[in-house]
Amino acid sequence: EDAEKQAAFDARIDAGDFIEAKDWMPEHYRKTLVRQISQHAHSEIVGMLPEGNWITRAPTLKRKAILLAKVQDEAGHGLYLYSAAETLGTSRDQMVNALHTGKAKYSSIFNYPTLTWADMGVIGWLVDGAAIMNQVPLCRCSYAPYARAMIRVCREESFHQRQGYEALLVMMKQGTAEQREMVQDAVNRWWWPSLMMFGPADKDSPNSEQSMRWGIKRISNDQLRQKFVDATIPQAEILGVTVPDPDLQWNEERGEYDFGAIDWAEFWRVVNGDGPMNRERLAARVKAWDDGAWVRDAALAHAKKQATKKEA
Ligand code: FAQ
Repeated sequence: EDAEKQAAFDARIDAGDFIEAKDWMPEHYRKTLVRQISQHAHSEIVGMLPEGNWITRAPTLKRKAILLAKVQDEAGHGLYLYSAAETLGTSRDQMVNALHTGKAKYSSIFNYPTLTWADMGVIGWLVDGAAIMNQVPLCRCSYAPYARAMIRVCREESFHQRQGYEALLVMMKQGTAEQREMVQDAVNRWWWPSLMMFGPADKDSPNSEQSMRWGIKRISNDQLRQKFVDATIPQAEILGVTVPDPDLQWNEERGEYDFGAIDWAEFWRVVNGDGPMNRERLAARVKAWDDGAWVRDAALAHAKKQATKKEA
């Protein structure tokens, strides 16, 4: 019977159909989605920390309002994605526990420190830019609840990218020499970590082949990274900044940029918990969870009281 269900599932995937929460699906497909969606949710939640760090220090009321809205959007994306993962039969408690015990990953990018105000612009431009490149194809992911979530998330991400680029444009075109240097320094620090967001090279990506076959991933890690470089370099030229890669060069024949080798040892070090901010990020999340225990307890007590009132 399972073989029959499996064959029907495969046929739907091959036909480009979307799978809904109540449809039959192979266990491995379910597990892969829980892994990816929950890690995506964790990334949004941990991703609030580097920028949250600058809300009180934004240079103007306008910048503060924008940054506050952006960080709130990230919270929304995280909660929305946890809900999408819950449709697959996992619980919020299980997912949060996996993050807090170091069993679940979150994006390597959020383990770097935000040293200056220019980092806020560069995160919007490069980090949200990379996130959009990766997430637009996920709007066509074969698992429909995730695909639907991605459509809304991508709309907000494009506002995030634009606000970052605009903040940098102001610093580069109207700012002082010191501000321009600050932007260049931030680009130097965030460029390579942004390229790492797309994950290991295709040949070293254990999950890619199966996820591509299932239509979870539609474009490979390396292809997305290339598209990101090609889209971003012209923007850097308009800004008037350079990227810290001596091997970057337009390849006329391929119609794409060639770029230098990524430091994969650094990538795996950060992914495996030993980046500049890993311990601090995780500790901040665990503390927030512990500090919020009374709210969860109070909400539960209230719900119980309401339930007994109805019975009476
Ligand atoms: N960091 O076999 P693959 C955002 C792990 S954007 C850490 O290629 P897969 C918005 C990977 O999980 C950032 N770990 O894996 C925002 C796997 O380990 P596992 C979040 C990484 O899943 C902006 C192992 O390496 N976006 O939050 C990374 O097929 C600004 C082998 O890799 C998403 O999560 C990495 N960079 O492809 C918020 C998008 N790369 O799980 C605030 C959805 C790989 O087997 C401010 N996710 N690993 O233990 C995806 O598209 C995919 O999961 C990939 C990885 C492409 C990230």
